[in-house]
Amino acid sequence: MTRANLFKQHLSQRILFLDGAMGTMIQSYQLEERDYRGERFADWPVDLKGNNDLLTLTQPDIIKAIHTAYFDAGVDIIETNTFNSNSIGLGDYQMQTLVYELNREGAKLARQVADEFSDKTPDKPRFVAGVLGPTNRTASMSPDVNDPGFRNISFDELVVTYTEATRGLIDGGADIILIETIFDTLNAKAAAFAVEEVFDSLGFTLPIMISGTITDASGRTLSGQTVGAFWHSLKHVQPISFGFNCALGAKELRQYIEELSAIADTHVSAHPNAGLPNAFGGYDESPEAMASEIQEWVSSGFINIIGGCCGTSPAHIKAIIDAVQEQPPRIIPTLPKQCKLSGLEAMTIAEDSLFVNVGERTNITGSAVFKRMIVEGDYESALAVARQQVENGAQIIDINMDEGMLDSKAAMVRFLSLIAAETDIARVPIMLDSSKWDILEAGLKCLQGKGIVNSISLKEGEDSFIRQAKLVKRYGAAVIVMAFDEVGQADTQARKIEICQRAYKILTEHVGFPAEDIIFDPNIFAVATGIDEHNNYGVDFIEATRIIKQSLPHALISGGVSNVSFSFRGNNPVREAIHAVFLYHAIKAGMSMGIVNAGQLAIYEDIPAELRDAVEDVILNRHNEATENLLAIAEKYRDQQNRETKTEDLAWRSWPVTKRLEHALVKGITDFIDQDTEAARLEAERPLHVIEGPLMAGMNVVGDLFGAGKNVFTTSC
Ligand code: THG
Repeated sequence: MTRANLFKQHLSQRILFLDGAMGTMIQSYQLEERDYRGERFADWPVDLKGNNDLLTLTQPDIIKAIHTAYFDAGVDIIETNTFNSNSIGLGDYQMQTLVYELNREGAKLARQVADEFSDKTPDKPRFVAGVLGPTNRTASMSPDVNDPGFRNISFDELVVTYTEATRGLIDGGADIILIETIFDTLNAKAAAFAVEEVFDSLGFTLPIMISGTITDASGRTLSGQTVGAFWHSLKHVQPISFGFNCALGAKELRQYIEELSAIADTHVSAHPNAGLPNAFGGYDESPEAMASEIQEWVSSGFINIIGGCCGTSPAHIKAIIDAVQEQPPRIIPTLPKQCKLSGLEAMTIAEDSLFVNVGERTNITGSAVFKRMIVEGDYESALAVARQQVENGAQIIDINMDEGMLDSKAAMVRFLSLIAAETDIARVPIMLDSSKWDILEAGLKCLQGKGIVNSISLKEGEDSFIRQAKLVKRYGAAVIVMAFDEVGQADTQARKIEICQRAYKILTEHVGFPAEDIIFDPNIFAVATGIDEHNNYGVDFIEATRIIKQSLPHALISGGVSNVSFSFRGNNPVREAIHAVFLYHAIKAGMSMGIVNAGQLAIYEDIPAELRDAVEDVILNRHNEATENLLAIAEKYRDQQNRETKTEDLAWRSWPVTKRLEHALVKGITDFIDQDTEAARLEAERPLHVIEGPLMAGMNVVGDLFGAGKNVFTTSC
């Protein structure tokens, strides 16, 4: 049996124990600059003290002694001393060229010690988890407060260094790859992407463990995700375990482990700190206190793998092992297959979910206003469009930058990077809309959440369809598949069904794409165009939807709803009525989501009976005069209240000025900033008080929302 399989076998039978802190142990040796340097780096041009991973090369006996101490305490798994062994962490010491070597040697050292112990107790095999740390940069957050769209690290750069690191870990003999202390999920997605690419190139896989970090009492990661959103974003990796480590002690971490334990259908791991840091940044929760907390977790059935992070020592780990080793592991729950998406928050589309609105307005090809903003570089206003969609009820926003006169890829990346900094927009999942694969791929590299690719199809044949589908899965997104094949776009019921069934088979059987992440779009075309061939388009979509839904388990159906009413452009009341009637029937047939103008959806029952009947005749193609009849009455309704834009909710303008400033800061609304700041200045004794008072208060709220500025993970614990 391979060690990876042996690991899985033991994991299915008992709780496995992970080691404790490496950094804390290294500190106890009180090493000096020359100890770090050793002979090989005696003349290195920069200071090396603190470069703990380098000790693998210069003080291997110390690292081995630490591994040994944890095995003596009884652990099953030790972590390699490679937390910072990536080009970013090592870059601080001008040691980027050592990435591969440090990972390989780190794994080798751990392997040696693990094998010594395994040989002594063959019934208790010991495992090596090859550690990929988070780096000290964030791919989905800007380090520059003046430019929230700026990034100092890209997905691609992370993939390059994680690829090298993974190769080293595997060549050195790691049994497991552990992606840990994740505070920005996009970094972790890049790590997972790299690991899977390396597995592909080697022709085998190893189990992947994933462990994130909840930064503080906000219950979110540094980059703003909730527990559920974090899980949804990385579920595609099918990790052998998923959990949390660092930042919090066991007491504070408990609720998040409990939450995860209920939603993750994989093993759950935790390696908390020895309490919260004291005034000197040290950790002083006793082994007994920590063990008793963990014992309660285990009794509650939350845990499959347990260890320690900052401040934990072999004594802590031994106390935990003594307390819980006789207890059974958590049982992995069996959960229904559901499309699970995320922005900063989690979203699940269940079988019985209400219809999901995808906001269409952030689309250059679908909105002249939005197009002008982007072409003119007015991203502030473009963000306001996105925000308005969410405020008006869009649960996902569709973003399209396809425009010949523009660098569409750059516009997509810029807009997504800016959105990532707006918590009230970024909380919802993103749908990347483009007819060009390279734009979709550039977008995927900006999403820390689990979004939707809109779209792929069989238009250019199976090879490119399969290649793109595999990549969508690897980037961790759901996908819209258009009913389009080598012959053309499906316009009849039969063709729609045929193409979707073929695509489903390829995706589920060949690509291994989760059925619940497939969203079919059987093409919504305009009706009442005056061309007879178009008269049955509504019926074709609705009936195809019914059969696709019945015959392709777990797949969802979506469509661009506003397309159906194109022939009534300029007459919004009639367009809204058409959308409402269309959706009324399509939803009953199984359509679960649609791209719509959020905030401009009419209710079926509210439509005047005469208009509704005329529209229904058209949508359901009930008789030959349907189009004529609708055209005849349409003019009557044109001048009804134009509901194009729902009036903005300005209730907050009546709040006290400090509250207004806070609201504007949190929401990123700049419209009133001059006037409100001036009002605050007039109320204040001194202008400085405006900054120290309301502006700082507002920034604190923003800071709390993001947990910003707490970038404390530059070294391992
Ligand atoms: N399927 C999938 N994706 C899609 C579509 C689809 N993406 C694009 C489109 N179709 C859905 N989005 C829109 C957006 C706007 C309009 C229609 C569909 C629209 N715009 C008005 C018009 O053109 O008259 C407003 C114009 C303006 O404001 O300037 O109707 O089918 N998968």
